[in-house]
Amino acid sequence: MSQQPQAKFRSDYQSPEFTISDIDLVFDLDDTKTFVSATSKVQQLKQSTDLLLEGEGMILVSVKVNDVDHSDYTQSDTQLTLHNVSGDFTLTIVTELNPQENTALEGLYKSGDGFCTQCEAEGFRRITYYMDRPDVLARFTTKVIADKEAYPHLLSNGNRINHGDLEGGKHFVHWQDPFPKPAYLFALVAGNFDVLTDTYKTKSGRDVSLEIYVDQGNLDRTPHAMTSLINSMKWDEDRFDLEYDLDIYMIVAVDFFNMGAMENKGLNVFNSKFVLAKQETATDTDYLGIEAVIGHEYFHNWTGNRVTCRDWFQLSLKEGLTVFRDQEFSSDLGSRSVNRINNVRTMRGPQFAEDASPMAHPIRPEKVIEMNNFYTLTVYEKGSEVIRMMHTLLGEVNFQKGMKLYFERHDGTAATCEDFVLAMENASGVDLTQFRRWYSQSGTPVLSVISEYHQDTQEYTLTVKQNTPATEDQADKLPLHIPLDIELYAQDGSAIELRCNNKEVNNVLNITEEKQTFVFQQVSEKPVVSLLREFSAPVKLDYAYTDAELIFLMVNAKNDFARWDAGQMLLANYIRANIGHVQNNEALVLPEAVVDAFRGVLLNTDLEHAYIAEMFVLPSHNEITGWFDTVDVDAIDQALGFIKQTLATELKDEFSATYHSLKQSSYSVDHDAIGKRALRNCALMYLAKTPVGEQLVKAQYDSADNMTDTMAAMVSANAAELSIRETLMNDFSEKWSHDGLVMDKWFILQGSNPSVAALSTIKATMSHQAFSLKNPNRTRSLIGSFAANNAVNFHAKSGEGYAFLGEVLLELNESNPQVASRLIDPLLKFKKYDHDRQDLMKAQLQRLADLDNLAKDLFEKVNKALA
Ligand code: B3K
Ligand code: ZN
Repeated sequence: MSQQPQAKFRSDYQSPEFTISDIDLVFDLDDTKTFVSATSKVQQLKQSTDLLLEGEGMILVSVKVNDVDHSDYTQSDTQLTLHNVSGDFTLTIVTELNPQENTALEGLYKSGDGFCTQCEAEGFRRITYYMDRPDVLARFTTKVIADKEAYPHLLSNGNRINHGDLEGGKHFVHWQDPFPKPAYLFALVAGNFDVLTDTYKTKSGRDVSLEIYVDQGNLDRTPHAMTSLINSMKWDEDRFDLEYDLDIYMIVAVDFFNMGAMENKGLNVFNSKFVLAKQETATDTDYLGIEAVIGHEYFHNWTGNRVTCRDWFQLSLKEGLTVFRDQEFSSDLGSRSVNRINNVRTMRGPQFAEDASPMAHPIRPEKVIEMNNFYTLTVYEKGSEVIRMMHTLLGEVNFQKGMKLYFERHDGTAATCEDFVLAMENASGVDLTQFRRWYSQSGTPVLSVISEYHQDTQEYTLTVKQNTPATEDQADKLPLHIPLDIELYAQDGSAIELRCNNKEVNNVLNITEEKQTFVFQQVSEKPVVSLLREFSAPVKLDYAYTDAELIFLMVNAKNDFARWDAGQMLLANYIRANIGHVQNNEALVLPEAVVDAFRGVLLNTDLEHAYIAEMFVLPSHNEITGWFDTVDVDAIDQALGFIKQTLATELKDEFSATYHSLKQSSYSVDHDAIGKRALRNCALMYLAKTPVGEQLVKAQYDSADNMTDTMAAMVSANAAELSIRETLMNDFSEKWSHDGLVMDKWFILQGSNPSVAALSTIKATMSHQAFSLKNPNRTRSLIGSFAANNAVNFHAKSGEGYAFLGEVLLELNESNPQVASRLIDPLLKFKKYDHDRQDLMKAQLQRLADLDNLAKDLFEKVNKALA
């Protein structure tokens, strides 16, 4: 590399030397020559008379200070420094951009025929030279000028204050956002859309216009997004007492987008994947995803926009909290247990894997080269778990008092994670001193628990040890404050009151030391303990449960999550044991008692359908990877395959009865209907592995009137490697090749194809008419699913899987480094594999490291991994 990218450190934070109170933007849009004029009111805050502005990848046309040309500046690739400026002044900068050539999809770019922007984290600096940092909050006005016929809709943040026609077939719309905001929340969209409109009356009685903009012809796929938005607005009023603050809320769906969606003030830009749904094109999972992401972006209006982050190291302040809020929203509207189960799977699979990788970092990182690399599972999902632990320790009432205080203190400002914790602490009186370590310490703690029962004294003792193994970023770890939610059960299934030191105690134990002992009194029989209920902390649990205890908990635990978790632990015991058997060439086993326990779940009519389906989802290959220091890819695959096949064979009659009894006569997306389809399709997944598989899967594919059932048939055919797979794949591709969003489902199946021939098919798929490496959704679907979810083929001993990913990364390094930087993650984890594979994986990283134009995104990860 010619110039090594530089890291920034959290500890180096300095408040700004200048600030900007107002900015007026004028955009004259053109595909290759867009002019942006930015007029800012600047105030000097400190001694310096050098104003540092960030800017990248554009042409500087002119600089004026107080309307006079200002040539006293120095310019680099990434900065513009104006010299000899002081006091209050007006700064006018004109820049020229080329949106057409912007394939990185950051700043102003073209998505299809329209223009759109993405400014978080540091994209505004690709639009104009600016103080592009979240602690500079300005009032924005934006005038957008463009050809009227091609771009009838011109959108930006806030309220529409003026519009009109201009000469040459152009027109303009002028927008004003009354709320001061950092530049990362700026947005502009121009295009020719169809619009779904509605209104929402807030609880204080204000009318808000709701507008959803989509590509022409897609209006019939927007109602679910609108319902989700209205539900979000209502839920935030009911649960958090938070009301929307502008007169208009707009959502635009675009096809080219690097992530899920973006919470720009009043003008959310969404990946079309998280807006568009109708029964023929979207699965139930898509519907639920749309609800969650619409909620998430809406909830940012308070947690993110009204109170923003002081610096990017504080990202979890808005993201962890907003994920917590969207999880609660989905849980209040749907099934709490199913939501919790899925969130915990994300923690135990990909988040724990991130902690164990070279990218390990605390939820509040200390050191960053490329901020876009820190929109991680750790910052988001573990960040949400940290908020959830505070919620557990404080209770809902105190937690809400904390939220109120947080807004009283910080509304309209840029705050820190410490500000949030302090508000929670002050409002509740709960001491969070030690708890704060969750913000600075990375890694996954292990809780090791030992129990003893003394019949003579009727005492039950739990000894709890905590240990956080060193991570690649941090060698020394301190004890954390860990809430451990437990319950004790008597043999008849009743819960035993928890008494310590002669008084009743709460179910949540406070683990604060390396080793602690809890003595429970008046325990008249040897109990079964349920540990870490609700996954009360993001830790690994180590406790020597017997099969009998786990089967007991699967039936008797009062808590849905605990019953599911007992089932997972039981499966985990046999996955581990069978991995050992594969390695020692021994026969694989799954005892009758285990199969019977699962039979009991399937036949239990008191349980929610969706919940039963979750019980039958085995820990993923990725989650299992985290149980071992060195991973045996093929042994994991065989052990998982054996357990699935045994359950399928042993329970085929029950699965068959379930499958046939849950057929629905018409389609709807309410939670009950979704649950029925989930369980029926879970049964199909297992039945696909039995002799009736081919015929059932084909019949379902042929008769399905909705995408959920179509995809269930295809996923089953794919996983069971049925001979009908190719026929279904061809039929689907013929039907849908005009629709990229639908084809993504097909690309995922190609990417995750377990067949030994998968890689050559994937390579051929790259020339499919619906595929393009320029589109992040397509790329993630095909290449991402191969690298992250096709362990056996990606880790093929020949190294061809690694080499293929290497090739793709070389190309994306130039066109879209942000997408490349997501796809590279499986390669970073080479230390988990045998030496031959390690060498092959490292060779691909080295190939990237040797480039002289390696993007900072990849530079940061490759260098950490090879260090
Ligand atoms: N805040 C955005 C993510 C921005 C990612 C920048 N690379 C979406 C969200 O979390 O809601
Ligand atoms: Zn977010």
